[in-house]
Amino acid sequence: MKWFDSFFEQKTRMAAQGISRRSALARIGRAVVGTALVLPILPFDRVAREAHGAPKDKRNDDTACEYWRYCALDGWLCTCCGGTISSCPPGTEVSKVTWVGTCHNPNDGRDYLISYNDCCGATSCGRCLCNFNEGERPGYRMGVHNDVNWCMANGNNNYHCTVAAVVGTAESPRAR
Ligand code: ABN
Repeated sequence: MKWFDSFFEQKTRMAAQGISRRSALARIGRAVVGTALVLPILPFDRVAREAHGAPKDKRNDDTACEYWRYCALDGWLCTCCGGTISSCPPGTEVSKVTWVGTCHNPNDGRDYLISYNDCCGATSCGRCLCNFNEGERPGYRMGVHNDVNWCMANGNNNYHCTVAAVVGTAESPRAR
């Protein structure tokens, strides 16, 4: 390894004679500043971040149980079953009776009265089963009880899925 040591010793001495300490520092400084300026403008992959890190806000995704309108919904989501947030899938009909809940909309900070209608006339959809029970009450208060087949008053009682339509805002009672 002697040749290795003497090779690098010779190279270091040559460099020391050719480059002053000041110019060596200047070169290092230029390299550091150049890196700091160039790195932020290099392209980087935002898709990977979306896929791995930043989660989608499920409170605004009507196919997720955490969607804000589903705070008192117990059933299969019609948005996963060929329907929309407020209309039944083709081939089914909306229940004649319903239950209601009050859900907080995180987008405007207001509370809304939500009507949960079952869609009737086809067998269980089987996709996106959700069960949130905010403000839900036992069966003796039927209008706010969600664990019931609300297709009971329709011609065909088969339950398929549930929609969540906004009825109006739920303003707090005025002080007297
Ligand atoms: N309202 C949804 C539902 C239907 C059948 C049974 C339980 C709950």
